[in-house]
Amino acid sequence: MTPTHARRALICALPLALVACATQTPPPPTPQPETPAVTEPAPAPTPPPVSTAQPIEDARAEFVRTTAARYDIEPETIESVLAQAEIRDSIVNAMSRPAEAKPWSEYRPIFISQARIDGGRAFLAEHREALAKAEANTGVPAEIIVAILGVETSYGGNMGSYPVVDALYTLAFAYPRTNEPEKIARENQREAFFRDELAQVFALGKENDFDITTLKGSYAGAMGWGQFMPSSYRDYAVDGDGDGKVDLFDNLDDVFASVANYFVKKGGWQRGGLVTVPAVRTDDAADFDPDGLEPRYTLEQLAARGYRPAAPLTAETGSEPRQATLFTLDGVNGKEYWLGFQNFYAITRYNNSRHYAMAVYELAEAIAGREMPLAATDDPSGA
Ligand SMILES: [Ca+2]
Repeated sequence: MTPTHARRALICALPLALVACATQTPPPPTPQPETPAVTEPAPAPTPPPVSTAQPIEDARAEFVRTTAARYDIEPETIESVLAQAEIRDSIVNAMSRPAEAKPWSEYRPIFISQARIDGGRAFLAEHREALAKAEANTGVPAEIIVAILGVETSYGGNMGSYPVVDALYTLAFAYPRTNEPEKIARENQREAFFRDELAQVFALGKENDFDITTLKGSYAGAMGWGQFMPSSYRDYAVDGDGDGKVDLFDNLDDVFASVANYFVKKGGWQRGGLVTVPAVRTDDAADFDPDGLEPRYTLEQLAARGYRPAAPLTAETGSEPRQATLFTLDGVNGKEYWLGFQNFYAITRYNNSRHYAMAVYELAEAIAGREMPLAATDDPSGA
């Protein structure tokens, strides 16, 4: 197998890093007011914006100390890598752009295109044997693995061109700030997340004997065919071909095994289980908008609220017991109702977005040559 490894300058539309930020759409940062020129009259005093961010030098020194201790790495080694790292405006700007806020009717065509379906079928045919092995070991269907690679990197065609250390360094120490008080906690949390990922890329380098200064990835630091963040690489990537290395950049056996392992270990993927089916809402049902996508309701509980599978579930459509949750999509014909099962939830562990999970599932079904069932909608014409 000779996969192409064109690492183009395009940014992946949906890196794995969006696991934690898919629903976050911070506006561009507002510039801090400059100190007024001395000839200007002093402006009316306004309270300074509350900032919990440390000066970068202090934060960096603390980072070096804690990372060195945590992973038993010489502080000088960490310092020398960070000394070469750059804070890049292009990364700050990419993170500041509105993310996955599009309605389903606009999001879907980005990923469910004939070109991407054809690409997935060709990829599946080319790597059928290796994919079948990963599927047999884990129960994660080959077409789901392929669809993930299709959505994340267009089947390896676009794995990101940013130096991973620069991406993580930028977001760890210059995470875009809106200066909006209600967003400070979230921005602090995001910055802490990337600071941890930066620490973990040092650990990843030590454990795998990588020169981390040469690693390339998305603007958020996600790497390889499946766009794994450093923490996911360390926790879920596995050696698929038994050569003693875990290589998510150039070894497809490792990539397939790792994506499938992530689904099982992180997502709780159930072999043969359902992903999602269309639901119908009875006329007298009240609105129901559960928090999150965990399948925590029995079908009886959902039916009691007025939401049932549009078609009866059969023995072929997954084993008992079945738990699900309800979610909606803004489809081209109106609001659609769907039941999400454990395996739908599992896809959202890769990227916490119902749109992402639906796109992966629909692409997988298309690659496998199956038709998606039509969703019932709120459209009064009954379409
Ligand atoms: Ca390997």
